[in-house]
Amino acid sequence: MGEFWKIVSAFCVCWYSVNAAHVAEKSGACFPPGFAFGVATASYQVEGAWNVSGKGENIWDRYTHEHPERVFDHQNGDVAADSYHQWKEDVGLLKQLGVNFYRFSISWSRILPTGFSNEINEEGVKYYQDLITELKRNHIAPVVTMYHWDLPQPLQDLGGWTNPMMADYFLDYATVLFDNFDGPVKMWITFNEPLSFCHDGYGGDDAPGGRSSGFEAYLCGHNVLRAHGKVYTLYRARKNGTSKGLIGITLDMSWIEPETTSKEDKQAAETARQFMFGWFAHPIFSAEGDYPPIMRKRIDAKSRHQNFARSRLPHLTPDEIRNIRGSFDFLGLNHYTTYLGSPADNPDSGEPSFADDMGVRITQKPDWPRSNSTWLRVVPWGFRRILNWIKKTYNNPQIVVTENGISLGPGVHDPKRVNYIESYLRALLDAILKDKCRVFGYTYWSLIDNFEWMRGYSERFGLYEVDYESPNRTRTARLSASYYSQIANTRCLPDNYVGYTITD
Ligand code: PNW
Repeated sequence: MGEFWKIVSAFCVCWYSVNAAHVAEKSGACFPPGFAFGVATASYQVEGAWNVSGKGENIWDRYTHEHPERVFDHQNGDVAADSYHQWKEDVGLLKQLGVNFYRFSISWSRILPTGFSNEINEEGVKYYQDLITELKRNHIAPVVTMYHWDLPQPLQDLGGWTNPMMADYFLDYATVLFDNFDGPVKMWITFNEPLSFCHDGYGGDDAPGGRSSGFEAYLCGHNVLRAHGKVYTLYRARKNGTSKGLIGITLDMSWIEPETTSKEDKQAAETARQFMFGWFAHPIFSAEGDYPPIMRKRIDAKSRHQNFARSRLPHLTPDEIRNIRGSFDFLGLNHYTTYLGSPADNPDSGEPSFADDMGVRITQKPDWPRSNSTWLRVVPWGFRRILNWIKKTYNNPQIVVTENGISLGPGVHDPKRVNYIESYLRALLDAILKDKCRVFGYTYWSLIDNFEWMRGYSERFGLYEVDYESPNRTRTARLSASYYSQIANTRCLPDNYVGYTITD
């Protein structure tokens, strides 16, 4: 376990050894020595400064400006939590929490205003350099997401992720990132949640506002996989084959529980897991590589049935399959909630779509405790199940939980959040200690309240509350911040914290 983070925190072995010593003294619900705790944010959701210091326009700038009516209360990320100016304050919060790492994303159009690498915005580079230096000075490891949904608009004008050339443009961008930050940054995440941004961006409500989950979403996924494989290969080549840092991808996955114990429901739940997670995980993490067989089978059959001359799910070439297979040092997992799966009511209805191809009805139990997000219900046991399913399906890969959290309303007294964190961490501990899942770190989403995409600022995930009325977006610690800080500092779950039970 220790080896994993030794690489990432090579510049600072201090937290690693101190905490390992601490754990040895404690008993009870404790994480293994070397297990790391962090928090996360993403550029568009916190930075603001959308058009200053040379930053170019990205798809979320364009989308929220052109379609304000689609976003909660016409809100946008123009200012957000103003982290572009408040970054020192943010590092102060991280210090206060005592976390081992900070996962943040780099805004592509802040580094490359047009998306292309012919023009580098030095002010943008300096912003992240300063942030990284300050993190290091405080012994906090930077974990960098290269792409958290904010594609430069000029690249979207060329078709965005549906354009095969995007894989090469992403490779060029990654080259600039490695040239500037490789060294101090020892842990890279190529993409955050391709399922979300391909499905919801090209087939749903998110930017850029595509409406064809049965075509564009698959093209997006295809090019993202190709891009990921290329960047992994580049990183390894740059390192001359010696692994000095770690690189992986972050996939989002809810647990899908069969609605009943029937064979049909079990099969439907597994199909949903393969469509939602296997779409990206099978090509990268399985021994065979390529898309999951069930996805290939269902989409090919549907496409034939719909009279298309070829499948709507494109084919990876043998070279691409080889290049993508095994392209990871770790799996980043974003997990929040659980769903129930059963066969869809009316298969073969309507337009080609991801949902129609999958053919699974996804629901949640009304009595599962709710958050402030319609999709997020509190089901901690699902966390342990998804970790075990990944272990079994993909040969027990090394995992870092790169996001987990809950949205609530405003206010700093947030016992529901404390309870969420506690219950999910208990499930995680069981997965690690009892089931031997290889999980090395946990990241709470999010450090601070931020722009929650189409839900604007109405859903708050932060350990720190952000006052959007104040000019410098004052941050105030919530109860959950002190709770999480206690865990990060002791590596153990406190015996008696608030003992609050979640009710609706
Ligand atoms: C993540 N789901 O998205 C994103 O990475 C963050 O940017 C976002 O703020 C956070 O979760 C909270 O929403 C998800 O439906 C969106 O299961 C939806 C789901 C999971 C993650």
